[in-house]
Amino acid sequence: MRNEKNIIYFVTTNENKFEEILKLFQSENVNYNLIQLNVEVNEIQTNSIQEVASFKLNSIKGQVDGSYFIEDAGFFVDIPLNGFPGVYSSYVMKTIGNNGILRLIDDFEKTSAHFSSIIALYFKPLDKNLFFEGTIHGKISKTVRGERGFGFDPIFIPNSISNKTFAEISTEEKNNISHRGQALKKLISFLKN
Ligand code: ITT
Repeated sequence: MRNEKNIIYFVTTNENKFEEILKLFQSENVNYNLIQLNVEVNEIQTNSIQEVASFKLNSIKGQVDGSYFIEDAGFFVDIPLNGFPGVYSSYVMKTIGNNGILRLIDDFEKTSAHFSSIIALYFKPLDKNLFFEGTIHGKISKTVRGERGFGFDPIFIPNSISNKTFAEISTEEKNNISHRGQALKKLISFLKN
């Protein structure tokens, strides 16, 4: 039918990620309806989120009729934890959480951290897998601060916003600069062209 929007599926169990992505999708007037889908996904443990994303995407093949994407994110404390928790972010959030991270780095004055995001898309019209990435650098807050966002947001201060954690800014502000926002803008620009 003319003017009917295409459908694209976002396979995720994480409501917060879906909300962030939906907001940006809507504000960018993409000609696709975004639908959250929760299907059986296999994960592997490697030290690259790119590999995790690629494996995850392939494990969905045959379960979804149409184009779909997944997003894999990681939180890396570069100084002083040499990138930990990285691919273990989900597990570390569930076990020691933000307070646990703060205790691990308690003795260190200087910190540096980043979030990375990979969106892995299966694009049906081309029968192809495509990848879009984003990274944001910052540091770790001394205390847990802010009520917004999710996961490690209350302890991450992006370099581009002085002294506010991701949990102290709006979703729009986070989307403007975040790892996920950057990856998503690349996906959106692909879908628009
Ligand atoms: P999926 O079903 O989409 O895989 P997930 O929660 O397992 O959802 P990820 O593997 O991508 O998501 O992310 C691992 C963890 O990293 C996640 O559970 C959060 O604790 C944290 N994380 C990811 N993105 C974040 C963000 O933007 N802000 C704060 N923490 C984030």
